[in-house]
Formats: sequence, C-alpha cells, structure tokens
Amino acid sequence: EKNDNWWRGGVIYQIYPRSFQDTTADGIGDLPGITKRLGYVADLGVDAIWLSPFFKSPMADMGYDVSDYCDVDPMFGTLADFEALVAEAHRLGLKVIIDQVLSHTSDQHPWFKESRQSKDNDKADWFVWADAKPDGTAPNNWMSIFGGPGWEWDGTRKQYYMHNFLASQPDLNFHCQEVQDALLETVRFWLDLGVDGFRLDTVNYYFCDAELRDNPPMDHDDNAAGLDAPDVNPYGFQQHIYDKTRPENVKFLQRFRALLDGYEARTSVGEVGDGARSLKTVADYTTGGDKLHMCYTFDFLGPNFSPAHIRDCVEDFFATVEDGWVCWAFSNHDVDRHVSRFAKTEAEREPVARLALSILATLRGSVCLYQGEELALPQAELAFEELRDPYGIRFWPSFKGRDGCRTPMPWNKGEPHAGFTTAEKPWLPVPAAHLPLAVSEEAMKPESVYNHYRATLAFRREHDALQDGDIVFHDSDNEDVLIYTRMKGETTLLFVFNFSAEPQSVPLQVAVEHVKSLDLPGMTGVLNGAHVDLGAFDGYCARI
Ligand code: TEU
Repeated sequence: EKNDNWWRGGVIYQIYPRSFQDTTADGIGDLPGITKRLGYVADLGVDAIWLSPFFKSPMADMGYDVSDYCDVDPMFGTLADFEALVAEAHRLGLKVIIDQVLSHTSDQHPWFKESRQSKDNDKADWFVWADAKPDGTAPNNWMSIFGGPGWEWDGTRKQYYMHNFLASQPDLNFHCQEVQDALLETVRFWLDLGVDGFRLDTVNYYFCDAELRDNPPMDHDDNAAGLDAPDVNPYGFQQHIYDKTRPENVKFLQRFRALLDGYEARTSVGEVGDGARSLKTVADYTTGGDKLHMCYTFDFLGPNFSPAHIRDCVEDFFATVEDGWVCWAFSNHDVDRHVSRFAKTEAEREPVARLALSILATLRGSVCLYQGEELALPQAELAFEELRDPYGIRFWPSFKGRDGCRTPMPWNKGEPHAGFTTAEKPWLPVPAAHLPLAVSEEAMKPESVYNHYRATLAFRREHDALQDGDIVFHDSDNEDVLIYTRMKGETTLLFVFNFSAEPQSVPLQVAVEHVKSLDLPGMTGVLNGAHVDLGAFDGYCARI
C-alpha cells in the first residue's frame, strides 16, 4: 500500500484542462468535464493527476498568467466544481496535483495593478521594477523567453518591470518577504481544500539577481534539450545566470516544504528547465528531504531518444542529485508529442510509443504522462490561422509554437469533434489524423498502444523494485541496445531494449541458469540459449 511516499515512483497523468472534455458547449474543456472523465484516467492505472492551470486568468498564456491564485476561471467552472473534482478523484484513489505559477502573475492581477501605480504604494516592491538607463533603454540586457527584451516600460510608474515570458506576465519580486508570505498563503488555501501536491512552474526562475547585472553571452554547448536555439529564440543568446536559478531560492523552498509537511502525504514537483545546469539546480532543490520532493528536467523533452542518451541522463541525474528524486516525462503541453519527435516514419509511431513507455515505466524515478500519449497521438499540424499560442504566433514559421500538442482529446470517433465538445468549433481543431486513434477505437483493440499503457502500468505496480529500486546500466557493444537492472532487497530485474527497426540478438551477461524470463507487456523478446532475441523496438525482462 502506498503511504506518505506515494509520489516516489508514482505515475502522474497530466491533464490540460482546455483540451480534455467540454461540458458547456463553448468549445473549451472544463473542470466538470475532467470529473466526468476521471474513471478513464483511474482505469489507466495512474496514481495522480496534474492539472495545468485553471485559475482566473486573461489567458494570454493559456492560464499561465494568473490574475487570482485562489479562484477558478469561469471558463473552467467554479470552486465548487473543483471540490467535486477532488472528491471524485479521491473516491477513485487518484491524488490531485495542481500547477502553481508563482514566478509571475498576469498584469491583470490586483497585486500588479496596485504595484504599477507609484513607487511608494504598499505593493511597490512586489514586482521587479527598475529605472531606465540614462538613454531611456532597459535597465540591463535580460531577454524574454517568448522573444524580445525582458523589460517593459510602464508609463504611469515611469519605470521598467521585468518579465521572463510575455510582457503581460510581470515577474514577482521574491526578494520581498511579503511576496513570499502572500504566495505561501495561496498554497495553504489549496492544501486546505485537499489538494495532494503542486507542480511548480519555472521553479528556478523565482529569484533574479538583486543587483540586476547583465547576463553573459550563451555557451551553446550548454543547451541540453536544444529548445533554446538562437535562430528560434533570442533567449538562447544569453547565459541566464543572473535573472534565473538563484541560490536564494533554496531558503524559499524550505519554507514551502515546511508548509506542506504540516499536512499528510503531500508532494511537489518543480519544473527546472535550464540546459546543462539543470542537474546542479535540481540537486540544490531536492536533496536533504527539506525542499522539493522531486524535480522535472527537460532531458527527455528534446529530439534525442537513444540508449546512450537515456543512460547518460539517468546516470548523471542520480550521480549529481544523490538522494533527490526525479519525475521523468517524454511529453507535456510545451513540446512536440514524443512519437513525432522519436519515430522516423508513421510505421514506427506505435512501436516507438510502446517501447518508450516500457522504458519510462521501468526507469528509476517517478513518471509523468501527458494526456493523449496513451493513444500514441502524433503532433498536430496546424495552420498559422489556427494558432492560439503567443509563443508560436511570435516565432512562426521557424517555431510553430505549442498548439500542436494541445489539441482536444479524441474520445469517440463517431461523434462531432470526437466527443470533446458539442460546440460548432472547439478552441483548437481535433486533427483528422487523431480520429482513428480515439479512445473508442483504441480501447477495443487488445494490441493497442492504449492497452499497452494499461498493462505496462500494472506491471510497474506489481514490482516493488520498479517503485524506487536502484538502477544500474550495463555496457553493450550494440549502440541500439539499452540494458539495465533494477534492484530492491533480494530482487533484481533485468531489462533489455532494442531501439532499432532491425531485430537484435544480445549476448546475456549473466549465467543462463539464474535467469527467469518475465512477461513484459507488449514486448516479445525471448531468451535463446545465452542470447536475448529481440524484434524491432522490442524489449525483454527477466528476474536474475
Ligand atoms: O514553461 C517554462 C518554460 O521554460 C517554457 O517556456 C519552455 O521553455 C518552452 O515552453 C519550451 O517550448 C512553463 C509552462 O510550462 C509554460 O506553458 C508557460 O508558458 C511558461 O512556464 C510561463 O508560465
């Protein structure tokens, strides 16, 4: 039975509320829609859901611009709807993790509206304000991730304010104690409502350099996931050592953790996207058991899916982060869906989806799945006119934005908009290519990727060593093959995976008489003498 440590090795299913299920016929998903579909989520065999933001917001960044931390946006429902959602989730045995966007607010948040009035109001220091340089330009060279300078001039206050993302997402000033206190009060509000945990958006951006020093130029090797390529994003021109990932954050995270520890069995997962420096940051934020429970890096959110990359990332993680904990993910609402990143052809899409999940579910760490990946949905191709993501609209066509992974869940092939909405037009279209992959189709087929997810997650639950057992990688002279063991107590489980479309015969490095083959769902690798024979994108598991 899971306990206070349920999150350690737990599986989280990310729901993007706008695109899960509409019940009000406005073309946008809502909380009652999620509640209605929780049975489906529980049946997949996950431990928790993570809900992307549903708070009051002008939706300039699809809810990652919050104007009231303690209320539900009418677009998504009411607080009562949220309480009903939590009650239903708990009845089904699902924990509920919500997304806290504490680094910045919306410019429509009352705190910012007050702060921008003058240099001496009660909230004057709640945001990062600075005078212009003598020539009128911005205080320093900091850039916004969404393009252009990280500073916006305010005509009323006659100062610049800092923003890491849109100009309508002003950065809160964490050096101000009152800001920390106010944010922790909002966290307490949700804890008291029964929320089981928090995903902390851009947790390494909370503090900026108090002296506002210029950033040095970017070292491009320092760009692990390749998301910050300068031709796509001017953010990549700088090494953000002054406006992000400040050591001061550790103390704030200790305050945050102390608050959570006053409640039972709560958890937190921080989003740390910071290129090659991520692991140092994750170590700072998750070791010692008095800060975050776990972090989320961008290691597996880029184009690279190979045995060497997976081994390097996992080994580096546990070597650097020691007793800290990770939550791995291949997909989320910010990146192209992973089957489209990893599979070279349409024929490879489903085999790659199966292989990726078999690995994800057997690595050391917690797991985060993104809605629709259990259907092996490919990235949607959208026309410029259909885009809603300000990031994509800004950089089109070199970067097409994040809408292609945010299209609505296809529930039922036979219904308009695949059963997502009865509105004439959903906020983003359901791609035609997703219709044959709808839940109504996939659930019926025993061999579907969807049923592979259910069986593989069940396999994970059955084996204690897969929750938090150690992991050791083993060398192979075949670069298409990944071999590792998971160990806990007396149990050692061996895994062998083939990342190529060619069959492989892999020499076994243990005496055959000690090997007891296990049925790894959806995988057909077999023991053949002193070798494991694997088909294309295949896997094998044994107790040794
Ligand atoms: O994302 C943080 C972040 O760093 C992303 O901008 C990432 O670099 C980019 O999306 C990669 O394509 C979080 C949220 O997940 C994202 O949806 C928000 O837009 C962002 O914060 C601002 O709140």
